[in-house]
Amino acid sequence: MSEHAETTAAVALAGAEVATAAEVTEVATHCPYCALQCGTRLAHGGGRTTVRPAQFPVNQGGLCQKGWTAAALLDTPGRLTQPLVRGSDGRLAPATWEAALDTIAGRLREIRAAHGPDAVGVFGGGGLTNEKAYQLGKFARVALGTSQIDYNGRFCMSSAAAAGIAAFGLDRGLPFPVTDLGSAEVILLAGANPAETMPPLMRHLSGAQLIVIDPRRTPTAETAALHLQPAPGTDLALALGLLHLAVTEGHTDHGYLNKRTTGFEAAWKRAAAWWPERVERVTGVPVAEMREAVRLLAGAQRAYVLTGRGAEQHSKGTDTVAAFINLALTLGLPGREGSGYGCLTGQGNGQGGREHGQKADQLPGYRMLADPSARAHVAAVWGVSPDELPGPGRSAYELLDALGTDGGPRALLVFGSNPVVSAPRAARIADRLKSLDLLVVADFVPSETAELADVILPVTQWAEEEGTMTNLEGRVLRRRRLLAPPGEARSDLDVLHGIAVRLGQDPGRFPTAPREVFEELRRASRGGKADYSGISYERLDAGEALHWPCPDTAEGEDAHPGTPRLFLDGFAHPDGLARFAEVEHRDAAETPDADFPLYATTGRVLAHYQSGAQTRRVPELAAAAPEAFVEVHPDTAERHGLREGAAARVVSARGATLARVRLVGSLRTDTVFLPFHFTGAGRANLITGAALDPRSRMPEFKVCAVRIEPAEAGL
Ligand SMILES: Nc1nc2c(c(=O)[nH]1)N[C@H]1C(S)=C(S)[C@@H](COP(=O)(O)OP(=O)(O)OC[C@H]3O[C@@H](n4cnc5c(=O)[nH]c(N)nc54)[C@H](O)[C@@H]3O)O[C@H]1N2
Ligand SMILES: Nc1nc2c(c(=O)[nH]1)N[C@H]1C(S)=C(S)[C@@H](COP(=O)(O)OP(=O)(O)OC[C@H]3O[C@@H](n4cnc5c(=O)[nH]c(N)nc54)[C@H](O)[C@@H]3O)O[C@H]1N2
Ligand code: SF4
Ligand SMILES: [Mo]
Repeated sequence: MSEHAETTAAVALAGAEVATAAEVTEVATHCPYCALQCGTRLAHGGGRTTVRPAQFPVNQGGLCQKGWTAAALLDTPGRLTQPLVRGSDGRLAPATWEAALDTIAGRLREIRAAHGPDAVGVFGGGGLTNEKAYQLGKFARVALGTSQIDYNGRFCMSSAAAAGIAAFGLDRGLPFPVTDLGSAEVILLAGANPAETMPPLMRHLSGAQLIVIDPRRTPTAETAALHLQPAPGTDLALALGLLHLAVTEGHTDHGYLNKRTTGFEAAWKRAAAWWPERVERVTGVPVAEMREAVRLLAGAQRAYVLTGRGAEQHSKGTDTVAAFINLALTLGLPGREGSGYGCLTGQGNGQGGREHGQKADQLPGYRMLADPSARAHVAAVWGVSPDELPGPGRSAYELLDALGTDGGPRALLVFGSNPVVSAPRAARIADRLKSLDLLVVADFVPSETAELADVILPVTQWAEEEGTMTNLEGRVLRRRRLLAPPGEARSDLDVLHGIAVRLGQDPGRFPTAPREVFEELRRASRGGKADYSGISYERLDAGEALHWPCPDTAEGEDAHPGTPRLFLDGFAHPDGLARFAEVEHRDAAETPDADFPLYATTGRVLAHYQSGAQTRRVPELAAAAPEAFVEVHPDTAERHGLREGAAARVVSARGATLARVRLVGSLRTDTVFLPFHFTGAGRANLITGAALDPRSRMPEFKVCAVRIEPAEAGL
């Protein structure tokens, strides 16, 4: 409880008080970036704002470089402080909030009158607080009446979510607290590089032997007991092969299979055909290494299988995760204390962002939009008739791809994403955005997407606002305000309110106080899978560790304690059993050929976050990773006439990106790697393709076919 005592002390400071230069004020809050949501203490005094790590369970006093430097985001040069509206001369010019919101509402009315409510789209983000994500979904369905809303989480963990729901009946990234990992003996990490993407998580993994599956020898793989290095896009075959070996070498947990699962036989029939030598031919992973992986994993009393984007961001990501879940189930891991399967969710509110209704097919509480009883419950909370709620809309890429086309949206409102850099086929998506009749972007920095907007709305960021976030272990956390927003920046909740009332909504229907929105979210989520009804700001501020589901079954001392560990008594399907999936390997949408002889894969570096809109503006981070680069094996580089430091063009069937060559001797010779954080001609997404997973609609960010050549003109 010690960190909570600290938290409570800081809450008193957090309330209405806002720092002045003369006094030092401090709040306990969380890092603005990733899903680990490291606990921080944010202080302001003498004109400076500083971040220090807190003794919070997930980071235990640690922070990564991004967390340490987060205060630099608050007054970054270029910070948006007043609304901007594009005039008839094509230039963005400052405007009052009244004028900006009037312009938006007026144009939305015209577009809706001419083309119907689905001509307006909304694109949200997994960085939004729970309150904002909830309000955005309600705003789209009620104030705009559109079905066309989705968000960037579709690009993130949607394949793991789809597989988790199918297997367990419920999707919570980690169904156990992060700290449980600390007592594991063996952890298999499939396509995750937490040493760079969640560095403080590594302290929970240091007691275990790690098995890392990654085409690259990452800093995470460097610490592993065993590193399997498959070709990109072949994890499904590898997981089938590991299952094959687990069964044939006698590691099946028959008691667990009988008592807790269903469907093993059908899954096994597929895996039976994936004998180790066949898997080696497809993946390039030697049979001996597969055997060793199974020996380690099956030999441990306490073992975990965890997936990251490397296994998930594929046109078969859902089946790939399902194959890893099949392996975990065969070994009897999920739903037992000290073992399990989990997905390392990525964005700051990647977990909460997928529960409150900004997803195309979803209503708050992780309810489904197509379910009549879900519609009735939520419609009653919103004070509308269930028939007024639109049905499911297009998924993120499909929504972006349809913008400005026949039958596609003609207006888009973006809250918390920068698709000009982060969406696949980025050049096409930028063209689609330019073709709109109206693009509105709410942001606190002029992102590449904001630069294309007709109206830019300056919003508050983490240290300037209150709210809640849900971290990768399903724990609900408080974001607390320390500073007054600069200039005229307003909260996203104010923006939604302002547009909604101009579209004729009752002002009381779109409150602007986060606590009030949270109270409504509690009611809307009541009885849903992600039930927050027992969670309150008061309980969180008192330092309680509340993981959903947390129903409001009782008050006071008897209040529901939340659910740090799911599935211990049964899985969330009606019969309580986990389901094996019958999955089969297939190739990526694109494999190397004569014209494009190499695999390209994409991912992250430590210093930058996502599209880089935020971190490229932090001097220390920009200095650590200043420009686009491509990792290439020295032999491959030589074959293609490239040297260390040379400018290269990486070309796919979609286009080309420019990057500086880094020779990496530990990389596969058939694979190059590019981070996706950079802008302009260095965008990795200029080459990625739009193949989608049929179930999750996740794009295939992690593999496409390319050639690489010297860029004569330089970078
Ligand atoms: N520094 C930093 N940290 C972040 C973020 C960030 O942008 N920067 N973003 C946050 C977010 S939103 C997310 S989603 C997480 C992502 O966290 P991770 O999943 O750890 O990140 P990635 O780098 O996208 O992918 C992980 C690894 O997958 C490997 N990989 C590529 N292709 C394949 C493949 O076909 N199979 C396998 N097995 N592996 C493959 C890559 O080489 C890479 O090392 O990070 C979060 N934390
Ligand atoms: N090639 C390739 N592409 C990828 C990936 C990959 O691995 N490879 N990974 C994908 C993944 S996992 C993800 S999560 C996406 C992420 O990609 P994006 O969706 O582009 O994510 P960010 O760069 O975080 O963009 C968030 C934007 O919203 C702003 N913002 C932050 N908080 C708020 C807020 O509260 N309100 C408002 N209004 N704005 C806010 C930020 O300033 C920033 O401009 O990228 C995907 N794209
Ligand atoms: S690991 Fe994630 S939450 Fe922690 S400091 Fe780094 S970016 Fe922030
Ligand atoms: Mo993500």
